[in-house]
Amino acid sequence: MTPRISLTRYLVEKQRVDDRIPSDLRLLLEVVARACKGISHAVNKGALGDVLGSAGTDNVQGEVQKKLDIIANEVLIEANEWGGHLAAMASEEMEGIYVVPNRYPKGEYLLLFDPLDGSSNIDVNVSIGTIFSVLKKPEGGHGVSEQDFLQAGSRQVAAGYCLYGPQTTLVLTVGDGVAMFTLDREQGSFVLTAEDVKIPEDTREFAINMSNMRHWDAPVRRYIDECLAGKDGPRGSDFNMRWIASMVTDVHRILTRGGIFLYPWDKREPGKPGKLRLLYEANPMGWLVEQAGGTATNGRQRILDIEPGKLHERVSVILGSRNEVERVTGYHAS
Ligand code: AHM
Ligand code: MG
Repeated sequence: MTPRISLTRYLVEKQRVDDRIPSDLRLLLEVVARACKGISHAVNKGALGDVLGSAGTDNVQGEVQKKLDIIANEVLIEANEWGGHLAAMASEEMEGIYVVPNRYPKGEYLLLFDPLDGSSNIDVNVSIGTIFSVLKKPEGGHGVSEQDFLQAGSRQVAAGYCLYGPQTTLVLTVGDGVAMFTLDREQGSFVLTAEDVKIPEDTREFAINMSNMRHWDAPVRRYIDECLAGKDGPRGSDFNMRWIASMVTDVHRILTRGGIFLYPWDKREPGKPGKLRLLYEANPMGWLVEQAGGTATNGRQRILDIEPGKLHERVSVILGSRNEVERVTGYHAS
């Protein structure tokens, strides 16, 4: 029988054999995984755990917070603040950064997260997730500031997400491919269930919120029109569509069977570059997709090359199967 490889063993071997991750980063990833187990438990309880519904507050982006948004944020902070591996954290649900309190030792890493992605799905029992990204605090300087978080996605040292669906799945990269771990609830541990994940270069499946069609820019409109024209159109092939409205779930499908995901800039609020957040959503997902052989752009530029100007910066996102993402990106250039 092939031995089961737990997340702990996977990370220890990464540290020992490949020397890919230092022990502090290993600890950090284990703690994030433990926090995700806690969030998964709360998600599973649903109405029985009184975790559904609105919290009656708005976050910094003016979005109504759900109880689970706040619970997940607190779980991640409480799990990570005392271990000595972090200098500070930033979250979609907090206005400013959270500096590790002085009563705890401080480390050299910065943790960024969207604690509960796909919030509109919480109350309807549809898959949701946690997205995370890890950066190293730049050397020099005293203390830690928001500026330290404003690093391009290409400087991430680890990234991943945990999907709370029919199974709870943790997906991770430390820069040498993508691995997936399934939560074994009886054992209480994440077990390696897929390694070296690869996204097919071609796809006939797209994901976009079609209700925004009238607001799209010409290149996105052209791409989707061509897909919709099917066999008789310029692509000569029928396309399928999926839209879960939780990025974690849409990206998980793409990592599993290919596809293209678009949340583009649109004319509803022309001054806003897009809906999704660069630091908590686009960067970690962009890196995972690239590590699996896919591509991630904002239509004009590689997501991971964007130099962030502010913590809650938004961005247009096109990611997934390489040939389709390159096609839409090419339409933007012409
Ligand atoms: P959230 O982080 O507040 O949940 O918002 C992000 C989510 C993504 O997961 C998803 O792709 C998108 O918003 C769906 O948006 P829409 O409801 O406009 O289709
Ligand atoms: Mg989100």
